[in-house]
Amino acid sequence: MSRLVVVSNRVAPIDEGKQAAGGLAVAVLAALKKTGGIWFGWSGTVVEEESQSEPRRTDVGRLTYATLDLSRRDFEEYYNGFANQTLWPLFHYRVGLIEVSRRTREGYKRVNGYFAEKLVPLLSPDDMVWVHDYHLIPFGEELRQRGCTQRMGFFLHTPFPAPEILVALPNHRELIRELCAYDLVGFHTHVDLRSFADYIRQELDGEVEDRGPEGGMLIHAFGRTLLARAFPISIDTENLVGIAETAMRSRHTQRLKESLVGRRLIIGVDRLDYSKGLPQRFQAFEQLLATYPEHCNRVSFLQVAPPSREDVPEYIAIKRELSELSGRINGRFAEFDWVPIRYLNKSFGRRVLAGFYRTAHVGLVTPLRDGMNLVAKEYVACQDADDPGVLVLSTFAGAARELDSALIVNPFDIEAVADALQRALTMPLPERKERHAAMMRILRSHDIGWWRESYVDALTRAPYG
Ligand code: ADQ
Repeated sequence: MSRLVVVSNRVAPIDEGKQAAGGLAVAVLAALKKTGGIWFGWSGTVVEEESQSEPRRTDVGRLTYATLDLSRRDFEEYYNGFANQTLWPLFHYRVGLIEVSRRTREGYKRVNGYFAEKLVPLLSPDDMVWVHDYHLIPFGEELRQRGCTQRMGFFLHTPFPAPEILVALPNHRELIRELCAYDLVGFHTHVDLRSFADYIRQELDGEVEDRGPEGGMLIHAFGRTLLARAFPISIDTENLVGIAETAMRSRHTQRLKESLVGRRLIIGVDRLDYSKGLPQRFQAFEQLLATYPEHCNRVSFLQVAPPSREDVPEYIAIKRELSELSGRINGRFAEFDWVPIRYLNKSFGRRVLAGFYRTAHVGLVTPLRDGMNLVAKEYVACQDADDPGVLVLSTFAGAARELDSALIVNPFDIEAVADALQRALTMPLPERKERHAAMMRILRSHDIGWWRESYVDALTRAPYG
């Protein structure tokens, strides 16, 4: 089997003991261990000087981690700039938030070129290169321009927007040409795949051959042929079920249970990001208390939201907004012995989170747009099958395509989300069990191992032209 070379903006911590890292890191590591290979990307370190260094290499068994630092200018233009202030809002349908600047687009291209330059000497002719996420769309073309002929795949972890949204980006055609340099392009859902195919047809007059639901679509554009297909990312289901069972005995979970003194719990867990719909979620909980006052002093809402991308102005603004909103709602409803919203800006380990999920009667996952949303899947996997909680899930999360036995909501409709919370809190046990069992069947047959294997298998079959 060919060696796998994974390229992502950030490389997971090398110390596996510390792997609180998410599903992606676990999946990528499992794939790399199977075939041996390289994990290449940014070290996470920003250095003040401009000079380009050689990758730092660490070998762990058959696996090599190769990381590069970013200069301050590269970090500002590539990471904070084009990736997180242009592509991220654009791909999440927030056209009003996009920053358009030739300087950051240049910086994005420059860093992709620099990364490609440094990877080329590490590649062997038979390697397969698997590139992750919106930071690195031009990476494959940069490799090809340097003479690389290896099989190359790309996986997008965000949504792919409808063409009408994408064309708000100046030079959108160039970005899609860069994407078409890969042999395989993977998306989370058929909705994303269809948006991509629509763009190819409408904007490029390209040709699309639909090979059916599991076969993906063959794309003919820019003189190349590639396969585009949906590969819904997932979680390590069995492993998480096991962790959640034992997590109930952990000190943190016990403390959480004791603090509730018999009250019910609604939980939300998200990176602090404007795509996650947190202000609307807080307002929906407020609406629940206002419309169904029987829940006052009987239900608590725990929102865990560690800050991310703190150098980007929109993230500073959302953090402030949420502090104010939680303060106002708590001021309105709190009693001397009950605080309605417990809002925490910090992270927890996987085991602690698993215990929290299992303790919660409702998992509230209401992004305004999300590629997949692994928290929704984790919440379901952590439930006690004999007395499961209820998932309330945004229709705009990729996960809603598979987890259609959740209570599906429109996160913009605050009154409807409040009603769904009411329904979740009063749902009879047989219905809860039935919905949970249906979702677990999907999470068991389509776990993270399935995702990794089906992607790598499709890449092995490249080229498609
Ligand atoms: P994210 O936007 O980060 O991921 P998500 O899919 O929910 O969103 O993954 C977050 C991961 O981080 C989960 O595994 C979760 O348990 C963990 N996490 C979140 N908050 C945490 C906390 N406070 N403490 C500890 N762990 C926490 C991007 C895309 C998603 C896509 C994933 C994977 O935006 O749409 O599902 O990549 O492709």
